[in-house]
Amino acid sequence: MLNFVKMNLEQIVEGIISKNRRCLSRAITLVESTNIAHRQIAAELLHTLSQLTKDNSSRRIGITGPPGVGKSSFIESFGLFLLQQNYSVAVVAIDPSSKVSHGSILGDKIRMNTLSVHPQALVRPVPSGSMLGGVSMNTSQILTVLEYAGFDFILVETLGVGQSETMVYDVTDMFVHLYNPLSGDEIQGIKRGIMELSDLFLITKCDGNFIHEALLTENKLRNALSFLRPTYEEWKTEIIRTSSLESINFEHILKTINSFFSKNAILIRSRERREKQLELQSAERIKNTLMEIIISDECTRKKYEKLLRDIQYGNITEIEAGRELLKSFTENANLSKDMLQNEKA
Ligand SMILES: Nc1nc2c(ncn2[C@@H]2O[C@H](COP(=O)(O)OP(=O)(O)O)[C@@H](O)[C@H]2O)c(=O)[nH]1
Ligand SMILES: [Mg+2]
Repeated sequence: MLNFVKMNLEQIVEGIISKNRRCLSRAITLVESTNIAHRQIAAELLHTLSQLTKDNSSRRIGITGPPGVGKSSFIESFGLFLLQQNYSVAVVAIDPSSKVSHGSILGDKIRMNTLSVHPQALVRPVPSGSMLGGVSMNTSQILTVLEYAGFDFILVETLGVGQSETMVYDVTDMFVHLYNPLSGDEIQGIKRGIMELSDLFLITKCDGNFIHEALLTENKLRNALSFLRPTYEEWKTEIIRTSSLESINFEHILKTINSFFSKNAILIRSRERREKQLELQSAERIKNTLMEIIISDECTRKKYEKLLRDIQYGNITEIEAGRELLKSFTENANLSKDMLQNEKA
């Protein structure tokens, strides 16, 4: 990272645009970083990038579904298919192995061995720890970097559980939901919210012994879908049976995805949604920064700690505490300004 910091911005930007893997990988590490100095450079980098024109042709796709449904296998197999069609592919996979949680996904490693070494592809694991910890804005910035690099497809694999779902939904344009061929009986129990967000359903593992079950699951899914309100009136959610082992229906899936991305009205709305989300996140960051500045003053920090206790004991309301804090800060800040002026004199 230190070497990277020494590189000048132009070199980094050039590396990104020419899809230099080493450079991209470092740029991503930079925007992921929580270190203040790195964040500053990351901000400059993103600003420099924003001065360039990008053709907005990257298709950002979220791949969701429960652990074990075959998300990583699908991305590996479909990703290779896309490469064969001369598309470039980037994958951001939320890597559960980097966080100890949710029993069922422990030890699950990202399985994209062929894709990850392909010269036209970039596979980037993002630790789930940072995703769930609320640093999700960084993921959006990672996607922005990949977009400037001009990847045709940016596939984002969710964890399949918890908050990572909606977070990925917020930073992608299309949401693809994977179902197990044996999940027919569970469809009723699947969270309606996530189903409603999905733009395409895929039934995985339609090979070998699962073909019959897959048909039953498809019928149940079709039935459940008929009760859901469509997200966009321009789009009818499709259900496609597939197999990553045998690359089943990949042409059909690609055609469906391309048809989704040809609908400008949908893209405009999804990008508006994304901007709104980014605004909320920026507001959150500004709030945090303000708070950091305020309590960086020693005296005010002590006051803050006391106020927190006072709130606990019901001695003061949060609104009053906020005012007290600001008062303490302005007084002390004025004090240090006076001191500075005295020093000059
Ligand atoms: N038969 C069959 N098995 C598959 C297929 N796709 C994935 N699997 C298996 O399902 C398991 C979970 O796959 P994985 O891609 O890691 O699922 P993820 O947790 O959703 O990312 C693995 O043992 C895979 O080998 C498929 O198309 N056919
Ligand atoms: Mg996986």
